[in-house]
Amino acid sequence: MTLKVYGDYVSQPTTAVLLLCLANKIDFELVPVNLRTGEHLGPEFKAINPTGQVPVIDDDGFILSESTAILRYLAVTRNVPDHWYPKDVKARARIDYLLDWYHTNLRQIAVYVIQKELGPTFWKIPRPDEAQLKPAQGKMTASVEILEEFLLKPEEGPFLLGAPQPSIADLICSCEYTLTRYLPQEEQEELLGRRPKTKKWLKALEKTLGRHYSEINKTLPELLKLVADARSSG
Ligand SMILES: N[C@@H](CCC(=O)N[C@@H](CS)C(=O)NCC(=O)O)C(=O)O
Repeated sequence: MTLKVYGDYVSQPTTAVLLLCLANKIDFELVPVNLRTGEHLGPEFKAINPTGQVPVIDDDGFILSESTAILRYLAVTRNVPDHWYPKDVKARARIDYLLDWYHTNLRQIAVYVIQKELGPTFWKIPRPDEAQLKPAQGKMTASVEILEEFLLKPEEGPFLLGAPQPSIADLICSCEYTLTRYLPQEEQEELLGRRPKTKKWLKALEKTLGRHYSEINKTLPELLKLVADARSSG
């Protein structure tokens, strides 16, 4: 049976799973769960994942949620090339470290962008003021700084931790950065303009996986417009 991926293109963890599938020709069917209409909170989806979150996979009756667990599961069961999730114990531990770090640190990009832009646009959550945004903004900035200063080693290789080829950690971390595109232009400049290593890393991924990024981001222009319109109408 074809692998089912329950998700929404607006969800960065979903797009990371789709990227791994596309990059490795893993057959899948995307089962859309519309986060903007609250489909994820209905009984039908909650029967699949009680937390009401995407992504979730159904692999011939085996149901699994949590994007980083899914990425690991697919890498191992589909026997994808080793660089995605190396078999060597220490090399694999370094990828696990990045995946754990992502969840407790870089995921702050989503927290900030949802509070500032996606919440007010899609779920009519009142627009927060600067003081309310400060904690999430501080945590996000600290995380992007760690990635720039410590997790990229371009003198060794273009991908995370200086790897010569991308891993599943590159996929999920880079998808998180896509969210910064919802921010006003000056904030995007502030975040990436002064982080040349991060910019170079994202370019290297785009070069390697360009057409797959285009596929997972196909609804992005429309979503960016909705967010920009909502911002300008206050
Ligand atoms: N830890 C989960 C987080 C997934 C997550 O945050 N999903 C969001 C979309 S990006 C979601 O489904 N949100 C709906 C909700 O929390 O109500 C994972 O990595 O899969």
